[in-house]
Amino acid sequence: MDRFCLIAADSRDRHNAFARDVKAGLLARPKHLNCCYFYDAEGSALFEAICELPEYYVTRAEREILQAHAGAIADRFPQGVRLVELGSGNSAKTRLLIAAFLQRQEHLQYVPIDICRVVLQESARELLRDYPKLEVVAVAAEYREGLRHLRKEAERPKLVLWLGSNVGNFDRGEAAEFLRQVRDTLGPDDRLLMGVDLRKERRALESAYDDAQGVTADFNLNLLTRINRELGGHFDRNRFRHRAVYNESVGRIEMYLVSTCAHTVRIDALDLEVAFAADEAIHTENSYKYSLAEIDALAHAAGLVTEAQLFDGDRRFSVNLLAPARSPDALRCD
Ligand code: AVI
Repeated sequence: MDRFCLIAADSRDRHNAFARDVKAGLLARPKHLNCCYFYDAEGSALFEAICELPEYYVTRAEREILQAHAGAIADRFPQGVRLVELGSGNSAKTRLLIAAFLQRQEHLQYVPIDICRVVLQESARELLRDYPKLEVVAVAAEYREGLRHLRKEAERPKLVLWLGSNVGNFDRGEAAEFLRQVRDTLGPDDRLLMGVDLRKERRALESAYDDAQGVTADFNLNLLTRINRELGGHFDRNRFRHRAVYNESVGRIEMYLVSTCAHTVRIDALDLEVAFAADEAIHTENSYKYSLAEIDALAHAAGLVTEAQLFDGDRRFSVNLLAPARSPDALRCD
């Protein structure tokens, strides 16, 4: 039996979208670039390195929660459940869940959805080697495209994973709207398991996003290297510095690439000259942090109800098991 299948979006469409978004973002005031473009092969490798940094507590805290509760989570599901993961990356933490489900059922279908095809292929190869009863249907696409592969399958319940506080890279309104779309793919027995980073003191947050070894700075600057390689850009990385700041009133880390001097950068494929003033910034990422009330409000806005909420020992991070709320129509029928 062939246990691996890869579904990939058209790479020309993705290249055109990158070109269009870079042009629009660098012509905008203030300048911005979408954080989904961090994840080329180099950016994905740098993100994996971030996950191991002493300052980046996010991955360790979530792993601690999954280590403690993967078995109990798997116990809630009937035989034959399949796992679908949005933004799977290298699937490292997901292994805890895969192992727990495979202790309870003979076979498991796992559908990782990620924007980076190389990472999907490499992690699928390792998963298939380590779990002979696993089948992997990998989808190389961004989230919204990936949602199309999340259709309701009445006879096979699913658990959708959205881990790593990936929700934090959406604005709060966009997060609710996206989760509503996820909810629309859930049948009554399906569930969503969502990792959400919690609001905390500024110092811990700012050092998590501006580490001593400069890995996060490299991750941020790699966006310029990607524009150089894929769009014929002439960015000099030495003329930009990484900046991460916690905007407490809105509860988000903001990342920027700040030009250290006034200069102009040409991007050949866009036939564009971009002028930078000294200290002018390109806004490259937001990472929203949530209070428990904000998680509740988000679930409610998306038509989801919380069945379980789990925390690490230091209560830095939460893993939330969410079910589709019964619709008003369904309630009326009762
Ligand atoms: C992928 N995402 C949830 C990470 C975060 O924490 O927002 C991306 C990241 N950016 C800098 N460090 C990690």
